[in-house]
Amino acid sequence: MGRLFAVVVTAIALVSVTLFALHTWWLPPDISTHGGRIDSQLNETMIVAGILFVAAQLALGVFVWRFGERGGTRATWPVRIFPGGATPMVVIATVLVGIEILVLTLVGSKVWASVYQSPPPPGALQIDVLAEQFAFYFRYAGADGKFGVIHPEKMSDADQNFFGLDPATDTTARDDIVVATLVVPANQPVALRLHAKDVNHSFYVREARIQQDFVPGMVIPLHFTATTPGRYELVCTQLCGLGHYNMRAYVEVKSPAEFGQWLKAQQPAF
Ligand SMILES: [Cu+2]
Repeated sequence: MGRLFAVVVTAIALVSVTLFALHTWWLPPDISTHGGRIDSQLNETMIVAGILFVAAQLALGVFVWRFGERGGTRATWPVRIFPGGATPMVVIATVLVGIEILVLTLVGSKVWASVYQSPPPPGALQIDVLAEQFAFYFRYAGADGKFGVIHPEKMSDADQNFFGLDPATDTTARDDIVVATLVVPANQPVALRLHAKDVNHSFYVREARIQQDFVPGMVIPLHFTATTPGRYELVCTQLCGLGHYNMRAYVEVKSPAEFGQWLKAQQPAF
C-alpha cells in the first residue's frame, strides 16, 4: 500500500503541474492596460509556488516509498545526515517559505496598489455603478457633464429610479443616462464609482483583470483602461443572496467613435 500511495502522490503532483505548465485551463486574454502586470505577478507566484509544491510532493513520495512499509521503524534519513538533526532542517524550511511568502506579498502589493490605489488619469470618463440584489446599473452624466445627487430614500426599482435621483428639483439629474450594460470607449481611461444599495457585491471582469467589492455606505473608486473592443461578462463575486448566481451584466468596449454615437443615442433617464 505504501508504495502504491507514493506512486499516486507523485503522479497527481506531476499531472497537476503539467496542466498548469501547459496552460490547459488558463486566463482569458487580457484586454486592459494594467493587466500585464497582474498576469506577470500571477505567473511569478505560480512558478515559485509550483516549484515548492513539486519539491514537497516528490519528497513526500520518496519518504513514503522508502519508509512507508516499515511499520514502527522511524525514518532516519535524511535526518541523520542533516547537520544537527531535524530541528535546523525544520527551521530552515520555515524561514525559506516565510521569506518566499513575504517577498511575493511585497512585490504583489506594489502591483495591486498601482492598479487600485492610484488616482485615475486626468480626463477619465466618469461612470457611476449601482449594485443591488441582483443587478447592476450604470449612470453617465448626460449632456451637462454633471451627475444628479443620489437620494437613497428615492431609490425605487418600481419607478426604475435605481440611483435615487430627484429630477423634479435637481436639474443636473434630468439628463443623466442610466443603462444596464456598461459601455466604455477603447483606449480611454474610465473612472467608476461603485455604490451598493443593499449588501456587499463585487465588480469582476476577468478579461479586464479587475475585481473590486461594493460596500453599502461607501463610494469606492475604480479605474481602468480597456484596449480591445468586444463584449465581456461582468459578474458579482460576493455571495449576496439567493439570486447571486444570476447577478451579472456585460461590459461593451467600443471604438471611441462608436462609443460617441452610442452615448448620443441614449435617452435621458427622465
Ligand atoms: Cu451581488
